[in-house]
Amino acid sequence: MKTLNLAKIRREMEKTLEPKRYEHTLSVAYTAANLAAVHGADIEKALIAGMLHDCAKCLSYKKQKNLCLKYHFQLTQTEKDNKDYNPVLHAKAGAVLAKEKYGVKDEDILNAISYHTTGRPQMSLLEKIIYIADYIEPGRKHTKGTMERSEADELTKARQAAFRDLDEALVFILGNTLAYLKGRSYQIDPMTQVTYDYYSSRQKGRIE
Ligand code: DGI
Ligand code: FE
Ligand code: FE
Repeated sequence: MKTLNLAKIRREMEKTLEPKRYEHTLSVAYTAANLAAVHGADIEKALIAGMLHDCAKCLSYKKQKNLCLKYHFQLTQTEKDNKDYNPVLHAKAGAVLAKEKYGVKDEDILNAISYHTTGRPQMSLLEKIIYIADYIEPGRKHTKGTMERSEADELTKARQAAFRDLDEALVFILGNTLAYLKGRSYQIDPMTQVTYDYYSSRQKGRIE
């Protein structure tokens, strides 16, 4: 199938996502484009990946799961659990939709969508940009899912780091996300922890 152009993808997102999710999507796309400009990545790919990163977010758990199974993706334990609200499955399901419904063929864009929630070790430039843009986009008034004091400061720090050093921003965001999940005793996807361990040990190696 033909890859849809950015304007068509945007219209599809406007039609299929809830209004708040659509606003977030636009913000992620434009934040990703700015990060791409600063860090020398492909701006067009950043826009497309940002525009599609949450394309499966408004589907039911069952639909997300079926999309993955239909295209032979194995589900991890965290993706099988939490059927009422599964925070991680929409990423993989989104990559399937991006390919099958919106005709995206570029593997880097598909991986950026797949790993936008947990990250993974050895992320490409585009993968890092989408992961970070999702967290720092201007509409986020607080870190994911919570609204506590001091978190505004954390978000400011993440935004500043993102335009200076992507790996520094990654470690900062992953650390905050893990602290948030642990503080609420949420189930942690092993990939989130593995990604944090990978980038924080690299960061230490660079500093020492
Ligand atoms: O889809 P968004 O809300 O824009 O953001 P997202 O896809 O990055 O994350 C969705 C949620 O997933 C967010 O509240 C943080 C959470 N999350 C990230 N890693 C993990 C996680 N939740 C759990 N339970 N376990 C994880 O490892
Ligand atoms: Fe998401
Ligand atoms: Fe998002």
